[in-house]
Amino acid sequence: MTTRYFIIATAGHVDHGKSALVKALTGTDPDRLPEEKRRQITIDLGFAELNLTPPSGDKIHAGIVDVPGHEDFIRNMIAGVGSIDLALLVIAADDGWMPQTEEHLQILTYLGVQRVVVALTKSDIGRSGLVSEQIRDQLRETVFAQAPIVPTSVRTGAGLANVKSAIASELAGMHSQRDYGKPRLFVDRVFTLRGTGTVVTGTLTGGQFRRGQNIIVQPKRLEARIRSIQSHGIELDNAQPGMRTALNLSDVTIDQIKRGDVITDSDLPASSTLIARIERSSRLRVKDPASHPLRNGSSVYLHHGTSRVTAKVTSVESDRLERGQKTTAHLKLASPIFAFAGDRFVLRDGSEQHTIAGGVVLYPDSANQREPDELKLLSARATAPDDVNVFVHSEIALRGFLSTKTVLNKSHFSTSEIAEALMRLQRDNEIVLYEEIAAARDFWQGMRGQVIALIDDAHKQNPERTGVDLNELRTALRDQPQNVFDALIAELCTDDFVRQGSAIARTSHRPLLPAELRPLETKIRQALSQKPFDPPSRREIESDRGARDVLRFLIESGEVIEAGSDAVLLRENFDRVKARVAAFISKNGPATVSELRQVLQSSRRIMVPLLERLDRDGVTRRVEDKRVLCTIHYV
Ligand SMILES: Nc1nc2c(ncn2[C@@H]2O[C@H](COP(=O)(O)OP(=O)(O)OP(=O)(O)O)[C@@H](O)[C@H]2O)c(=O)[nH]1
Ligand SMILES: [Mg+2]
Repeated sequence: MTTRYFIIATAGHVDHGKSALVKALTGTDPDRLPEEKRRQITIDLGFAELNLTPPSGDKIHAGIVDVPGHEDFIRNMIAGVGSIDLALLVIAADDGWMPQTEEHLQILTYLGVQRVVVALTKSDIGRSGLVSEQIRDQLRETVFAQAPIVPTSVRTGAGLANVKSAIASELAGMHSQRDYGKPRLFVDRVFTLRGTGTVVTGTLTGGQFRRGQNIIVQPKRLEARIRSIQSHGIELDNAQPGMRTALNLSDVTIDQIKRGDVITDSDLPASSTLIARIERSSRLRVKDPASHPLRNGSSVYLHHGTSRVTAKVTSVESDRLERGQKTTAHLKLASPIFAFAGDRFVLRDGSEQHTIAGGVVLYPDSANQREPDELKLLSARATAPDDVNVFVHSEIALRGFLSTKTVLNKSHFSTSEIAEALMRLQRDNEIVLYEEIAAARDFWQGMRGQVIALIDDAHKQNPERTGVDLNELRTALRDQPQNVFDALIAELCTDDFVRQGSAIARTSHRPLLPAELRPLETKIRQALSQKPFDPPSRREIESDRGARDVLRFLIESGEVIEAGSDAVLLRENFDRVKARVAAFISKNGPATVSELRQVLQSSRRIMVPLLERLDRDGVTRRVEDKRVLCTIHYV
């Protein structure tokens, strides 16, 4: 039988008996700080564990995070309830639904918690029946409408077994947290143990960590290594999503890590601007200061994972957001956070008195303000937060193109889910995949059309040329990234286009000298034929643009040979030079430039580059100031 791992957090108003219940259920007192003992109040997070054996199914291990209820410590409360599977909502029977019961409920909702078990504590002194009805009433319009409400008392022990079985049956029907291969541990404690070094604890989500693994501390991107792993005091080789996890890290000191940091295996940069869908609870009461309109440009606190940062909110749809309303917004953060698309967060006001909104990250890496149609693309994510197709499609449509390796690196989807979505979108003709590039169909077709038009135009303008130089094309498309350009050229060459060295041409293109240049061609041929081995310099021949074009055509078509930068010969004359040089050396032995020049009735100007060309072609070889024949030669 395997064990499944879950995380539970308490929630509820101050003094309602959360910590007492955790102690009664687990035997562990979660209040561990001396100040907590003295003031009889929870200040910071406490931890315990609960092993459950539901009547059917696997064994369950639940890590419990006990949170403070006092309004001054909401910040700690939020740090405790990120990435949980179930909340144990504690409401005292003598007190009923109170302000922080309400605020905690809203926080749980904003963070996407789907299940709660309500513990109606202090049933020994309260009015369980009445309060139970009140609770049912409060939960009516929420996702927790069907939540079990279990009367308990730590004094009499009543209901404790019922709470355990209610938790067990809720968890038994749930999936364990997903492993999508992108582990993140939101650090809630950092300490040092004598002889062990730096230890961080947190709830692990999204993937696994193993002993010995190299990790990155975000958002600072510090590198470190996992020396050992524990969960609730037990040494492990591997930690899985949904586990309370303690990591002993080497290479970092405790002053380099703090609550709010994220341990991950990714060194991608953290986010400074997010695009998010923000929503304000319709439960906020009109008179409650928490319901004041959220105005454009307001400064708020954003709580994400265990971190809290100041953020400036700019709503894109309206200049103020009222209770019960939603909007897509830009959040400019005072310091970066390591967030993924799909992450939930909570917003509190600048005075830190009120929880005012919650949201989900749609796009974690927004560099600049987005256009309305781009935001519309992203808004689709808010309505389908688990649909990998929607995320992949909007990502590519938004960027135009990206490397398939980087698609949604910061998301709740695994590499294989993303790869499958890419294939599906390609099949449906929504995107183009070529080698490592994923491009939006319109973007790709647009660029393809542009390149083809440039090539066709070049063929028309210069029919005498074999093709268009890739560097020229690249310059014309300099705004496009190199890898997309390369992929596009490669794709074109699988079909109607062909590469010739550094040029590209239509496969059907045959270089042809235009009629008006033919007289020039005749002139150049004559000039090159007059003194076949001592022709005029290239500079002389290329007297104007037309002559330059003709000469290039003759060179590209192989009819003229470039011996050096300024020495050109008709191919037949070049072949004759080759034969005569070879014949002379075979007969007379190694020869100097000057001997060969005399034989051919050439000049030094031509002979030196010509022989260098023959050396390059492997016909001759220079030995001191003489030329010898290479072993394989033409005679
Ligand atoms: N009579 C009675 N008293 C209880 C019960 N549960 C808790 N208490 C008392 O209520 C007081 C507060 O309990 P805690 O468990 O500290 O409350 P809490 O919700 O953890 O409080 P914070 O963490 O500060 O928000 C303590 O004096 C407990 O002894 C119960 O079932 N019956
Ligand atoms: Mg407590």
